[in-house]
Amino acid sequence: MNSSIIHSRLKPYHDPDVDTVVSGIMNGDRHMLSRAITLIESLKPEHEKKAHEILDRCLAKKTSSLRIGITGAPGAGKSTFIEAMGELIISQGLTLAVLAIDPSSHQSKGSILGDKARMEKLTARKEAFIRPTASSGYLGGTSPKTHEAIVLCEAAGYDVILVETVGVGQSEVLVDTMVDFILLLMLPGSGDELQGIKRGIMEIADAVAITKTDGDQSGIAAISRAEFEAALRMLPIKHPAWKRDVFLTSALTGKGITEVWQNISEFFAAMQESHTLEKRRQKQLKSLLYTVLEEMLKKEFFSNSSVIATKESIEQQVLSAEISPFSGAKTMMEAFTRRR
Ligand SMILES: Nc1nc2c(ncn2[C@@H]2O[C@H](COP(=O)(O)OP(=O)(O)OP(=O)(O)O)[C@@H](O)[C@H]2O)c(=O)[nH]1
Ligand SMILES: [Mg+2]
Repeated sequence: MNSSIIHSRLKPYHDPDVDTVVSGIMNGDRHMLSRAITLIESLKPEHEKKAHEILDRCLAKKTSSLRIGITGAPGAGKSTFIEAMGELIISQGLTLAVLAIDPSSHQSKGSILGDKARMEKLTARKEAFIRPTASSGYLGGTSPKTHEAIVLCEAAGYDVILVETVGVGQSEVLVDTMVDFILLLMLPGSGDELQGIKRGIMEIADAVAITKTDGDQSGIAAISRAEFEAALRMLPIKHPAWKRDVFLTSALTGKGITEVWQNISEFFAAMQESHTLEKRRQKQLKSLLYTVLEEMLKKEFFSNSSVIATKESIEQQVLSAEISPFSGAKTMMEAFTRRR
């Protein structure tokens, strides 16, 4: 065996440096894009620093991709829908990144693979980049890190970015700060859910697609459509230049997929015409800035040694009604600021 082979076999494994990762991403190297997303998801401080350097460099590359959120209850058919619409998007000569956020991944490690299997055809396409992402404990799986993954995908030049997220309420507000358009997927016959938690999700939806309207579901689907249309009319307007529609779809037969994509394309045209897209993105960035800042403050607060030292006794005093929650919080805040 020649010595250079031995040398290269023994060479320690090095993580690529920031320059290599950034130029890799910008040259469409999926492996580098994947590694960068892994870095931003990492909780290790040394990874965080590197991830932020990569992100800031990627931000400098201005691109304009269409950012679309696909949300709906577990099993509503999101992944299958993305697979069907993804094929259509690619057939129009566009490239596509899918960030599939898997809220159950911390319970069953197998479901990440499951999602890739559900988007089997797309996964095999060179025009598509599919990235299942762990939820890291966030409701619905969306976290501020999803935005960072979007930025990286944009730098890699993807025309369309789809974010799959489970609609459970609170997470929608966050996804609404990251994407331009939200498509809500609902199962036929789920109109009664409109009374409860789903209302919040309806408010941020830009269109509703009723899924799986194939086979014997078509009768129920027509009723659901009327119910959703009525519900949408009752909600406050999200964009003055946009009217929300309800579509009957089936990822199995392809029904309604073209119409939904057409609707999404019309949305972007309307937003561009009314110059609202850029304004909305600015607002989103501002809101994300403060979301991240609040999170940092919280983390700093609760890991502060003076706070930890006083926490239990203050909690007890509040529980035994010796002091009010207000003065308890104030005392803890004083313990926090005193240290500085
Ligand atoms: N009949 C029919 N079944 C469908 C359709 N779309 C999806 N399904 C089935 O519904 C089940 C759930 O589909 P998924 O696409 O995995 O749903 P999901 O919303 O991504 O699910 P989670 O990611 O687990 O929340 C699968 O068994 C699919 O085969 C459809 O258009 N028609
Ligand atoms: Mg899915």
